[in-house]
Amino acid sequence: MAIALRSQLAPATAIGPDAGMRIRLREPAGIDAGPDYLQVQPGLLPLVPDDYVELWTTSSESRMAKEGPVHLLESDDVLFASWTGTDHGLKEQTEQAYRALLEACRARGFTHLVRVWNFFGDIHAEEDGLERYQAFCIGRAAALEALEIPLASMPAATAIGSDQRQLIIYLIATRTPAEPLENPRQVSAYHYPKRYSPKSPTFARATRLETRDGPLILLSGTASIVGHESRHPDDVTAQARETLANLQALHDAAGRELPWPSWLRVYLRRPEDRPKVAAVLAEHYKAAHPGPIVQWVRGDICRQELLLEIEGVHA
Ligand code: 3EB
Repeated sequence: MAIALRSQLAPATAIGPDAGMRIRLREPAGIDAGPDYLQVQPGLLPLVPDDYVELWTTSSESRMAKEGPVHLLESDDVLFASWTGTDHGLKEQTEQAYRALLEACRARGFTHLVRVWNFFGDIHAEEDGLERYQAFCIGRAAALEALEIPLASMPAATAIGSDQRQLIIYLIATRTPAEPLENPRQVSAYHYPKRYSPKSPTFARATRLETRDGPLILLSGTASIVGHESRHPDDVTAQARETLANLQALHDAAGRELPWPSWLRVYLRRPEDRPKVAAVLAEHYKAAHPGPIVQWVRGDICRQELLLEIEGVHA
């Protein structure tokens, strides 16, 4: 069943009358909710001054609701939800946040998670003898297990270390299932060996939704990982090429008839790496007209050696 959902990365002047979720990189981090929009400010820093807004719009009427730290924007086909709060005691916070989000989605009949974004500070610091990313993975897995979400139905996801001490999670849920996609070049994250995290990361490499405008592919954060191992630890150019090879493999798996990605967000650990990564992107997408719109963001990728991660959308 085709749903009404559109995704754009566009100048803020493109914000139209359609209801939906907007992601804007501006201070302060947090939520700005109106009667028919949910604006999430994830507390990330753009690396190039831009006025892009990530727009997720639906055509039907929407209703806003707030349940403590959870904001919900419900339309006929799509539910947008966010959770914001402190990122101290990350394992417990993450578990509670996911439980609250998933219960709010279920209560409204939106039982299928299609895309989730997660941001919190100090991703490599230690907490309870674990790296905070691992604590996050344990909390998330505990909630997904408690709500009996099978590994074969995981959402696409992003998890990035921000420069703020806040946990910000936002998601898209639907009434009918999306199709999770895995990458033939990569071990599924939920089957990573335990050395990366005592509880493996619970996400799919992408999800495919059938919308009224055609297929929509939501790409998870993708990095220089082949099999389950990080590649090219000290070489940002080689990491960028490997990441694009991963995105290409995912594109081929999703269907070659699909268009090039319409937008991408590049998270960089080191702002000074941007020219090198931009050169690799320009080469890779030189045949695409128009090429993807790209937003550059400062962020820490979950493994110390990874220097960049790319997410985006094929529409
Ligand atoms: C990777 O492929 C890189 O824990 O939700 C990418 C996207 C990554 C999502 C997550 C982690 C997550 O393992 C890291």
